Amino acid sequence: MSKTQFMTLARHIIEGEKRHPEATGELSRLLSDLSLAAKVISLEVNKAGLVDILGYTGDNNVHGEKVKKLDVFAHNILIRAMDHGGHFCAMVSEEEEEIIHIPAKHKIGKYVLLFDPLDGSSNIDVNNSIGTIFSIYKRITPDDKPGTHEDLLQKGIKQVAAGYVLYGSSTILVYTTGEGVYGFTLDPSFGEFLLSHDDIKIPKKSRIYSINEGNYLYWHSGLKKYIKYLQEEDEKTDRPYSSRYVGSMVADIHRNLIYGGIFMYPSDHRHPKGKLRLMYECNPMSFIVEVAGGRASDGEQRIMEIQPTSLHERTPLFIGSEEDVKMVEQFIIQELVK
Ligand code: P6P
Repeated sequence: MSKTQFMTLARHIIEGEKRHPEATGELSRLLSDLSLAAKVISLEVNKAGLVDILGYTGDNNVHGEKVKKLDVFAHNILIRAMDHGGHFCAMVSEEEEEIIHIPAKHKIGKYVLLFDPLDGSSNIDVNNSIGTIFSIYKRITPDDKPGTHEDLLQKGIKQVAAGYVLYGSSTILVYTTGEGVYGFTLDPSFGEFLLSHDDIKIPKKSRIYSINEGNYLYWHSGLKKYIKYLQEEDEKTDRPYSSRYVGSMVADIHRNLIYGGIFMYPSDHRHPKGKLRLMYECNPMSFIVEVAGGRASDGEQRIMEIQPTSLHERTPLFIGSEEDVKMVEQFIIQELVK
């Protein structure tokens, strides 16, 4: 990674605006507001072990999963940070079944925000990395009215911005608006995100694969054959690959984005649509990885071409280094055509 000059996130966004005179600065302001929420969540995540914020609230989220207090905290912080800036006409969170509307007292904006406030939350209590994921679209229904499902259920190719915040050994915010992928590491001493990863490009081929092998019995045959292929010894094709799996999507995909690698959460005999959510997990991560030169599909079609039909729908996901994703698609399709 090239040595970067002292560039804050705010300044980087403004520099980006200068390249687009038609830009209104709206997207820049909302990205800055998002980074403020990220700083607050990061502070709480980093001291979670010290205050009584660990453990379950005893409530369940919309998917019947036990909600940890930090999930709820992150959800609330993002709503409070983003609902009054005049940027959005609607929001969607993994933690809420329905559309989150902008309070009547606030100005309605021209974007929609979909987010997973704290992905990988089962890792909170064991100090593994967790993350926030966000996806932004321009509304398509007339301005100044509350946003609708039509504004939210757009294909991933329509995203205007996407990003994630990884709360790990350090806190890094990675985002794209379609031209380059940029990483900013939080300097907690003065609370600024500084450019640390300038124009990230994912290696075209890797030696790392990430998947929960505990589900092997339930995988479809094409995937079983692919994983066995990766485990064979062949120097010419850098096999066997190494297996790396944190169980936190943001951590796994971020590592693969920097080092190269393929992350897989497939459909299987128990989960026909896989586990991960299309709108606020797979689409934003796919936007980032594709802009960085990688590939993201459901095994047959590009993730960002999927026409969504519901806010919380799931999709199988194969994402990462382009050649590796193409390879697994071949194994899957070969089995389908048999
Ligand atoms: P499994 C975390 O709960 C999550 O949603 C993703 O962050 C992660 O990639 C996946 O689930 C892990 O699921 O079934 O392997 O534990």
